[in-house]
Amino acid sequence: MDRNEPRKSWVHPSWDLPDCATTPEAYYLRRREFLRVFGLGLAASALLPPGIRAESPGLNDSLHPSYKLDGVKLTPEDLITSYNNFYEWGLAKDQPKELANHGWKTRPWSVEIGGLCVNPRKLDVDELIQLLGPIEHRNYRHRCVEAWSMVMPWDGFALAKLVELAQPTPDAKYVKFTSFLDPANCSGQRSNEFSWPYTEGLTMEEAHNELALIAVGLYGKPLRNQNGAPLRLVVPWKYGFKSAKSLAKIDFVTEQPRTLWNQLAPNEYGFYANVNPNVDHPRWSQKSERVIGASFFAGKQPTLMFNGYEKQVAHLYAGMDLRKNF
Ligand SMILES: Nc1nc2c(c(=O)[nH]1)N[C@H]1C(S)=C(S)[C@@H](COP(=O)(O)O)O[C@H]1N2
Ligand SMILES: [Mo]
Repeated sequence: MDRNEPRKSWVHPSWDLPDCATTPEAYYLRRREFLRVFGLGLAASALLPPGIRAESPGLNDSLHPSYKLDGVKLTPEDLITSYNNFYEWGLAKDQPKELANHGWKTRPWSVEIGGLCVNPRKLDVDELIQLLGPIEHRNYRHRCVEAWSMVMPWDGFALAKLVELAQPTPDAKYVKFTSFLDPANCSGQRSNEFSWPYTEGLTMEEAHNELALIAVGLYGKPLRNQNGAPLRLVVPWKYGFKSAKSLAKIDFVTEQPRTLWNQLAPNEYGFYANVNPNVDHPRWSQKSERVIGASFFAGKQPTLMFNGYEKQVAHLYAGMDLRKNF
């Protein structure tokens, strides 16, 4: 959606938590600078489409008081970029920031779109951004299955646009996401016990949902390596592990894809992995969550059904037993 366009009065995009509710003062300024930062900070910037640049001055126009959400604050950038789950770079939260920035190159980067589609192709990530732009800005809740949460300001484009570009054939029922595989440069892929590469999946219907995002930036800057540069999936109504980082391949398939966590512990990490306060993880409750960066007293809050995105996604699971299909 183009933020320079007037809002349609009857529907406010669910993903668009208003900046007024979520944004520390400084971030307003940074957002306005989005393109300048995006543009100057990166060798690849020359390839960014003019549409991205044109969009940035109008960002504050998107604020609308009637969409104010109480009690939602954007997680500070330094926390979002230093408290990470990215097991390719170690199992501790502070390791990815350190280890993913020791010579691991995330540009140039090629992405392969394949499987059951009319337009399979392999292309550079910046070509893809150019094809799918303009970049949208969305503030999303993020809920890890480990019962902590953040609110993150993403920059990216609807996954549906990429699906459109690929034109899946009618027998495509799922989208499979495959992260990078580079054991020569990635210590974790040499030493730890997972079956790399990291894989995830969505149903075709989920992939078409307006909330499903391919993120290429955070806080108005290109994604940091530790957050899944140069592009990653973001599906905010699902536990964080569904949002695969540093994508190398996106395939349209008939069978439900086997995914890394689901294969490893199927009784703990389901394929759907929708955020649900009523379905506990076998080893801990999902009723509440710890807000990263909040004070000790304000730091716990109730988990929301579908992470607060019930209106936008509940219909996808109508009639489904969410305990069975967890
Ligand atoms: N390739 C890959 N993607 C991944 C992970 C991972 O270990 N490897 N961790 C997942 C988990 S558990 C979470 S909570 C989010 C964390 O994203 P963030 O570090 O940007 O907050 O990424 C998800 N995507
Ligand atoms: Mo997670």
